[in-house]
Amino acid sequence: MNLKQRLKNGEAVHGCWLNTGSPLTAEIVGLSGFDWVLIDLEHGAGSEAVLMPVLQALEHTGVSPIVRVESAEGPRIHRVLDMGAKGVMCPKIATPEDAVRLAKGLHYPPFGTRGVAKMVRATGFGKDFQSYYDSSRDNILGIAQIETTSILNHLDSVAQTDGIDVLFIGPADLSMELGIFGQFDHPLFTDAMRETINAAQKAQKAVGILFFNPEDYGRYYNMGIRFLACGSDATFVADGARRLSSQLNQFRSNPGL
Ligand code: 3PY
Ligand code: MG
Repeated sequence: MNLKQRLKNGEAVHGCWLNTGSPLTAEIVGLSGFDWVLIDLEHGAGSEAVLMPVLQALEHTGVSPIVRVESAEGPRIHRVLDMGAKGVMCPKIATPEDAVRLAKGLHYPPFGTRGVAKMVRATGFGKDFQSYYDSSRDNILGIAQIETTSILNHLDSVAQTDGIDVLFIGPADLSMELGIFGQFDHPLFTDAMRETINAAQKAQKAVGILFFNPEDYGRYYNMGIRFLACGSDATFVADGARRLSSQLNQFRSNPGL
C-alpha cells in the first residue's frame, strides 16, 4: 500500500531527512526500515543535479522518496516529480494561494498545471506512462509546511485544499517566527500545533513534524500526528561519530577501563 493510502487509513508513517546529498548515505538509510525519506533541496547540501542519483540509489530500497523543493514554483515541482519523487514538500507556505499553487503543480491537467513529458524517469522512460498518469492523483503526496505565522490564520483553507495531503509543522521556522525559537513546550508553539492538527483532522488530512529525540514520539503521536520524521542522515553520522570518539577519548585517558 502506498504512503498516501496508509496516511488516509490513519497509520503512523516514519521518515527522516536526507540532507547530505549523498546517494550512498541515502541507500544506507533507505535500507534501514523507514517508510519514507525527505531529500532536502531547501537546506540540504545536495542540488537538483544530485537528486537523480539519490533517487536511483533509493529505488531498490522500497522507501518512499519525498523531495522538499525551495518554493511552490511550478518548474521546481515538475522537475523533481519527473525524476521520480513520490511526494513534494514545500516550505514556508504563507498564503492559501501558495497552497493551491503547490497542489496544482503536483498534478497533470485537468486538475493541475504539471507539464506532461512521457520520456522521464518517473514513467519508466515512457514504458509506464499510462499507468503513472492514471494513478498519479492517488500516489503523489502533497505536503505544505506550516511554519509561518501568517498561515496560522488560514489553516482551514490549507487543510481543505484538494491535493494537499499533509500539513507539516516546521518546528525551527515556526518557533523562530513566533519569537520563541526552539521552545517546543511554549504555549504559543503548542497552540499553533493544536490549531494545525484540528484544521487537518476536520479536513481528514494528516499532520507531520520533524523531531530529533525519539523520546518525543509519544507526545506527537498522542496529539494526532502521524507523519513522523526523526533525525537526518547528517545527524545519524554526527551522533555515531561523536559517541564513538568520546568513548575512545575516555579509553585514552584510562586505557585500563
Ligand atoms: C523546520 O523545522 O523549520 C523545518 O522546516 C523542518 O522541520
Ligand atoms: Mg523550516
